[in-house]
Amino acid sequence: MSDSLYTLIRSRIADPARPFIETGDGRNFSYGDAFALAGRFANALQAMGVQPGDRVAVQVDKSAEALILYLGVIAAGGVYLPLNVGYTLTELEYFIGDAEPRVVVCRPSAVAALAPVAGKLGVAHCVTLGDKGDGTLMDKAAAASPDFTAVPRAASDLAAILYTSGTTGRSKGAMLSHSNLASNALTLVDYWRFTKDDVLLHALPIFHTHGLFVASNIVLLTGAKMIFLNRFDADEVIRQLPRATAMMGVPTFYVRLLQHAGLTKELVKHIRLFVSGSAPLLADTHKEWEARTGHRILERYGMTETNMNTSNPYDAERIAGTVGFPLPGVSLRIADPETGKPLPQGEIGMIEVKGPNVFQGYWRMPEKTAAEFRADGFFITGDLGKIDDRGYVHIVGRGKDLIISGGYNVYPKEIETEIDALPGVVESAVIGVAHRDFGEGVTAVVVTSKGAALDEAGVLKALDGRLAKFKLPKRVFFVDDLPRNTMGKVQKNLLRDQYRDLYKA
Ligand code: MLC
Ligand code: AMP
Repeated sequence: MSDSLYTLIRSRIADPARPFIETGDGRNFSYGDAFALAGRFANALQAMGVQPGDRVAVQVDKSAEALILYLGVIAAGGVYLPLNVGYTLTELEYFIGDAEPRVVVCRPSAVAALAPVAGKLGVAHCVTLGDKGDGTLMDKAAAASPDFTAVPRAASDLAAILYTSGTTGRSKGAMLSHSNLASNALTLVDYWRFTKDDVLLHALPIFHTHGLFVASNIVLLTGAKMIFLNRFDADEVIRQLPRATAMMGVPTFYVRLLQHAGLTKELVKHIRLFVSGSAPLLADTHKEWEARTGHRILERYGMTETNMNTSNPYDAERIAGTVGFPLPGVSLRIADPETGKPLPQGEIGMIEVKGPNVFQGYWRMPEKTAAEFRADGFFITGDLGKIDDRGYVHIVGRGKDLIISGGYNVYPKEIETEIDALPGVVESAVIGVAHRDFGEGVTAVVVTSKGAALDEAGVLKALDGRLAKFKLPKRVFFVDDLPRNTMGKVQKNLLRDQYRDLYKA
């Protein structure tokens, strides 16, 4: 018996003629089309030497073919390693060096710069995939057979590695197994009542848990259809919403749609479910959305390392400002952050989780993996929360120094390290400040040496090309000293207070 996620997906699609993806520009893929192309990709990857367990790193624009490539990789027994298209060459060099993929797939426009770097790092093949189904990988796929029998996999074999940045500034590869992904998606299918009659409006990127696993795996395991947009564009989403039954988004989607005059009850009358996650949804947004559309957004909570942990209920009350209940099969407790001792109900502490959803550890970082698990197997999320008397989980803060901007995680340490390396900089503190659009805006506070001729534009220019755009500070301020407590630790809370109204207008 194989526990391959791909085999499971295939076993659940009774009628391959059913529609799977309709792209924003009107191209259609049935399930049969997708399986045939996945088979071609799998054969092409094998021909390039991909063996079970080999990583295939992919940094490409969103397209139906890109999603089907994920299927092809896991069918071949490979480990899918998606990378944010915003990552710069400097960032990619780290990921490729760390993961040692056999194959790198990139945009046609990126290959000239990336291929030599990948080659130097020992990558056997650097091939391309464009957003119109073009590129050298597509040429190889076209020449390959569509017939492919999925390579058998055990439940704990890896299906994907997703890099997630860390407090130390060094990204860690979260290893996700076939059964991590399958079990969580099957749970969500039931919990959120997905069926083959659903049409999911998909405007998320597909290099993160939300767009790749939560949204796409649910569809793949029910035989539903997706309207697959290349990116989030409020006008386009408003145009497509009447044809959909469900949408998943980060809070910024909902904030932006609320600013659109076209959002009315009539527009969304066929929708049965709006899901929000990846960052806190303000209770005000939740309420405004209900007043405007008649729908209560269902907020859920997850992480790259754990897939989805909690969800507001489908039928019972969805409470704004909470992330609902632990999903079936997921154990969740609130513990003392220092000792790990479980705290009484109602108290605030570290959220810890255990279950089939929890990852297999960080790629080649056994010490980091060990440090983030308790002895009894609970994973320490780094999120602070409490459970109220009705059992709803509330996230009240973060024990980790993390900024979430438009659903993307930014670890201050990574940005501070880059800024501190600039000539004339003594030190810096990077903080998240409430932002009307992105939830939090990355903000840098910098101390320079006397006479240093560095200004805001100079800092931003120096960082551009070294860090992905979404990580760049929206503003940079200069101060004489950073506030410190008696232990010498920078008091970021004071800085956050000081700049609190910066992005509110
Ligand atoms: C783009 N920019 C961002 C940004 N996205 N800056 C900060 N934060 C972001 N998230 C930059 C652009 O590079 C651009 O810079 C400027 O901001 C304006 O861009 P835009 O056109 O407004 O951005 P847009 O393309 O519309 O993207 C915004 C967005 C997108 C919110 C739609 O970021 C997005 O799709 N986010 C979803 C992230 C996601 O899927 N997260 C899930 C992680 S999984 P310039 O300089 O060029 O003007 C996870 C687990 C879980 O967390 O629980 O789900
Ligand atoms: P990532 O590492 O990108 O997967 O981000 C995971 C983090 O996003 C979690 O640890 C939380 O801090 C945050 N997160 C995800 N969903 C929610 C939510 N609904 N509310 C608040 N924070 C969330």
